[in-house]
Amino acid sequence: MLHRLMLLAVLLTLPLLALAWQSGGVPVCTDPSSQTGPQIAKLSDGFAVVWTEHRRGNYDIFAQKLDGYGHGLWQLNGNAVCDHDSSQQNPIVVEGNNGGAIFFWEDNRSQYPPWPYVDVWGQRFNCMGQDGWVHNGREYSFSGDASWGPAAIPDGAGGAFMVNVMRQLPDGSGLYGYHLDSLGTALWAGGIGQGTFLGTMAARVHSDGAGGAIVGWNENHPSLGSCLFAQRLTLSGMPLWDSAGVRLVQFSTPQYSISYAFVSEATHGTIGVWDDTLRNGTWDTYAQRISGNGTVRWLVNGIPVRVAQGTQRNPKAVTDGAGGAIIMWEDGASGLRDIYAQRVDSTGARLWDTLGVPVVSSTGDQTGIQVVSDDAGGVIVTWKDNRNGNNDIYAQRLNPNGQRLWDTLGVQVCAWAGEQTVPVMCQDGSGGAVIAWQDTRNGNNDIYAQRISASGSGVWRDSQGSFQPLTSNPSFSVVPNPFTSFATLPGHEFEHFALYDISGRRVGTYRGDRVGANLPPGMYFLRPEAGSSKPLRVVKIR
Ligand SMILES: [Ca+2]
Ligand SMILES: [Ca+2]
Ligand SMILES: [Ca+2]
Repeated sequence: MLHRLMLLAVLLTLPLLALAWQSGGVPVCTDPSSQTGPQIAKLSDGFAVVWTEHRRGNYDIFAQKLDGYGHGLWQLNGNAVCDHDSSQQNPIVVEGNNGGAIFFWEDNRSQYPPWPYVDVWGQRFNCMGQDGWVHNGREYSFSGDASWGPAAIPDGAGGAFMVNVMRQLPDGSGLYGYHLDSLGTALWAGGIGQGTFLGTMAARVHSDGAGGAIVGWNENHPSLGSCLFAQRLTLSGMPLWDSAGVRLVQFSTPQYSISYAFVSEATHGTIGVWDDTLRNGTWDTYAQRISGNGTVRWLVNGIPVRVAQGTQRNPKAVTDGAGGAIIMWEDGASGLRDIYAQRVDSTGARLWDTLGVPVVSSTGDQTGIQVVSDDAGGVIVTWKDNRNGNNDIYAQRLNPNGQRLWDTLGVQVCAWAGEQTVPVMCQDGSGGAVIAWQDTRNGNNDIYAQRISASGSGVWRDSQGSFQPLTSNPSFSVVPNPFTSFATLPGHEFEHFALYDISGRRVGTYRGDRVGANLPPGMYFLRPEAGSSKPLRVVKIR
């Protein structure tokens, strides 16, 4: 009992320590070359961050996997997803199976003349960051034509459903989809909503919550003009709605750079939100709902979420779990960019203040919104913020009533010197979120990350720069690794080592001749009982 009380006392002091510590997050990649455009995905046992990389003198794709503590599990500064001598850029990442990750990017190595276009390529890494498909990736393009702008969801079986935009002769473009298995082989590939259109842009895809996909695209159609479309598909490419797609909105003039987002739910279909211009003379935020069977549910061409002076732009949304959505946008009504939010129910009624509620209305510009559900009917939002004279990363959480749950001005995810930009975010599986961003604190573009708890605390500590990804101390080797029954540490058979699971829970202490005996399969950290407190190795039990 006394021990429990002491432990409780220690735990109670932790939040105070956390408040006193101004963490800048943990480094994901600090190579002196330039790292840009991060993307992030939650994996079964950690988080994958991918970015565009220039350390080898041309653009490549690198990635790192972080555990629940922010420790890098792969090589220091990341593993090469693709370092072919051609140019790779704009990567995305989705969860693979067994702690692995699947990546897609744009790659110009094929360069089909006469157009210097790119194609979409992909790769899977296993949990240890090793190539799962062909080294440097597989190409996903029909008949050797150009493709770009990949978006993807995991298929739940170790593969992915990916959509991209492909050039169509003579000078149009169409939306194409691929269901890839865990080896990257196409189980299905084909066109989606194919018509005779002038141009398809901006592919999106979400799970429909029932084993299929909801895809979205912006299309400049020869007779309909510029429209936003959505389609629900099985992963075998069978359309479940009107074969031409369902229109969310038909714009009165061609639109080439519409910012839009979707949420989706199994029983309620999808809600799309977009920048709408020319209807009222300025940019406004509109939304439309399509039911699960493909029926347009709200006003033709959508309902106004926020119509006001100035620009309302770049909306993002999450499902509210009840058939509605929480929608956020950059609001320029004050002259500067602030962030506002509104919740709409399944009928399209606005549930919060008619004008929307301010998420942050600090001085400076708040832009670059990213949102995830807090899985409690509310939302976590992160953004780029220049209130302090240079760009920083902030975050906030709203409850289902639109009330701010964290510091009124938002919590500082990273407010260090230099430019922190391009925040990206995923859920952390515990009601919080993991945020990664581009960071110039070291004088060149790097990638950093931070985990924010459900209560708004920065969880990961960089120990003022002493953070080290797992060391590769050559005096400790784990043989074999991965293993099935137990592993040994040659030369350290009689020392004691602790193993921690991926959530940081200590699961046992082992002698170096019998590490991990009787533990269930999974990823673990190995740490000496004496001496260095840093984790030494990831061990994998099969
Ligand atoms: Ca390259
Ligand atoms: Ca800064
Ligand atoms: Ca760098």
